[in-house]
Amino acid sequence: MELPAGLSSALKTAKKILVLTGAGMSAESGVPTFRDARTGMWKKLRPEDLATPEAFRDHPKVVWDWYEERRKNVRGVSPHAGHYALVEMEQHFEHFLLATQNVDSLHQQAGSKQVVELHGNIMLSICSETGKRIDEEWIKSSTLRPPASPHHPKGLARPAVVWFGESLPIDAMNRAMASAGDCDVCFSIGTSTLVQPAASLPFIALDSGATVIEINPLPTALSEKAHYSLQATAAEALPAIAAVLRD
Ligand code: BV8
Repeated sequence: MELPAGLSSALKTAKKILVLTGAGMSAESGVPTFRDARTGMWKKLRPEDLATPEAFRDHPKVVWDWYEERRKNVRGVSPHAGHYALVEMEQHFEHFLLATQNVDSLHQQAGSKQVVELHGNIMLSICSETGKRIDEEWIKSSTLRPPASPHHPKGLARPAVVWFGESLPIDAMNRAMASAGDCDVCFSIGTSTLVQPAASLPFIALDSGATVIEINPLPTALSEKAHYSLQATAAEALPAIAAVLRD
């Protein structure tokens, strides 16, 4: 894949990198994006309606089963060449932070180290009342769906993800915000930049003078403002970018 000349030189002189990824980063591994998660028995329901504390309060089994189906999907997928290219790029820079909106652990599975999960992790469970972790053994041994919580009489087990209307993990968001305000280059990969506050990160980087590179086959609200908007997939573009750094 041919890369704009300016992009390569911006990368070669950069020291601090922020990478923001969204559902499109996992698409080529077989994880449906939020936009096209409208398949099977969920096509009638918008993810934004299911991924809320209210939906879990009113329809705990429907929401729990939706996450069980997504967990099954995540157990069956593996990282692609784009994930491994990001692992290689991480070695190349003094400061490298990967802030992901994805809850599927594919970056960590590929070997990325400096990763912050802005929206949590779908494979982990917590108590709906106390937020305390519930280990997989308890989940497996329970016949209830969702299982009751061992930490609170009224608590239920819920996925350790950030639902709409819930605040993001403060440490993860602070690290991402700090990096956005201080990076030389910010990548926005496979995200529609619609969900806040994560979507504001590339714009903060823009305002602080960073070079912003978008990778997305389709245009987004960021495309016009990004210095480089590569209309390509993550698995196509990232290996080409990693190759530039090898020269
Ligand atoms: C909060 C975990 C407040 C759960 C997720 C009005 C205006 C502004 C904001 C709001 C508003 N109303 C409400 C809000 C706030 C809301 C929000 O932003 N809503 C949106 C919908 C308008 N945000 C929140 O509620 C946040 N919390 O604000 O709390 C608060 C503050 C203080 C104190 C208390 C409370 C919480 C947001 C997090 C929600 N949880 N996930 C789960 O997974 O089940 S969000 C979830 O959806 C994902 O994590 C991800 O973030 C988002 C989906 O977006 P994308 O990742 O961008 O994916 P999408 O499918 O949209 O697009 C895919 C893109 O990839 C496309 O562009 C496509 O072209 C591209 N693509 C496809 N294939 C490829 C590709 N790119 C590259 N390669 C490919 N192969």
